[in-house]
Amino acid sequence: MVQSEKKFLKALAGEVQEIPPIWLMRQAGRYLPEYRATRAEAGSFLDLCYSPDHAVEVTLQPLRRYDFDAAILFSDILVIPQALGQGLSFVQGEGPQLPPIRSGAGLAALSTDNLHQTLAPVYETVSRLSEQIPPTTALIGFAGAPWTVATYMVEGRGSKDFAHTRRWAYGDPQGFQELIDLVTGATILYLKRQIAAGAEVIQLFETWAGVLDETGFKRWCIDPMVKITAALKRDYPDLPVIGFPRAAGVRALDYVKATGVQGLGLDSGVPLAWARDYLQSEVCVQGNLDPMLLVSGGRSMRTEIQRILNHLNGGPFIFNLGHGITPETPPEHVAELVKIIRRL
Ligand code: 1CP
Repeated sequence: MVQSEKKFLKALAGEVQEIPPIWLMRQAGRYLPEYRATRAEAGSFLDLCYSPDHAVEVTLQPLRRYDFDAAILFSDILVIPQALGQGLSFVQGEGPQLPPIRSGAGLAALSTDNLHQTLAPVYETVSRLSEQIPPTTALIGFAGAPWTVATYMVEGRGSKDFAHTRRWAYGDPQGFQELIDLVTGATILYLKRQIAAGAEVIQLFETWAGVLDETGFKRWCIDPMVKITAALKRDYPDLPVIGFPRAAGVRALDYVKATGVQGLGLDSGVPLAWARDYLQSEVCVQGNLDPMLLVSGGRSMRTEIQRILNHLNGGPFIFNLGHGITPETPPEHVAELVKIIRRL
């Protein structure tokens, strides 16, 4: 099948479609019993990310159930710090842990020397997926955006206020720039290899865009993303990029104009009429059902799905959640969502 026959790629090319393409952020994950089984077989979460056999299997699982219009490579945004030489572990029930880097001195131990060697299994996963996914399904490669990845490198774990990272970024912007530049360069190398291996679209997850002030957002979210989109465009001029600057609010418009992304992920807080009137003339929008509505299901879920369609399906649009699917989501609610979108 030629690329343009994939609904997902058509939407990113600006086409308006009667039935929009659909996929869900974190569509492979703990809400699926078959994921939990494969994960147990793989051992740890990182074993799962670095085992192409298992990573391919969990990527394909949600496609078998729901025939989504896109598959997303199974990996994690934190493989970049690990490939730069920072230790990484996932502690059961507590999430990621890294030895925190809080100043320029901590950067000396990091480099891109072993990047491709460490990430080779991820490239192998992409390559196998590009041969195994159905012909109507698009393959998404991804990375964390530099600011979001840097928050984990500096805090050493998930955080609520990102105090260490913001203090470093605001207090010593030149020093912090070295960390951002290192991550930006590594991300470009990583994404180019994913594309060479068969990724058809790239999504950059800027999960923690919302914690920066206006100046910080420009410098640490927009500017690195401009570098990434420019570098990808140089080698792959037609490859669509989706940015997801979560909780960026009205700054999403500056982000789209500066970076030239083809797709923009909307979090659940984005007002739909504003997205339609101000964003959709610039970019294909993707979103934004609250993942908790997919957990609760029922009439409130159906009403909100319809409201999203009413507002956004008159322009280029990809149906998705406003953030990742949560482990307590009943799989049958996902089936109902897909049926509603496809009017089955
Ligand atoms: O099995 C498990 O228990 C691990 C849970 C899990 C999964 C399924 C983690 C740990 N990562 C992933 C996979 C993953 N992560 C994917 C691919 C799967 C898919 O989409 O189907 C992607 C795209 C990510 C991206 C990711 N990881 C983000 C950005 C998107 C988002 O949800 O905001 C972030 C912030 C991470 C970090 C991370 N990895 C895992 C956890 C629990 C976290 C969050 C840590 C925290 O801040 O508390």
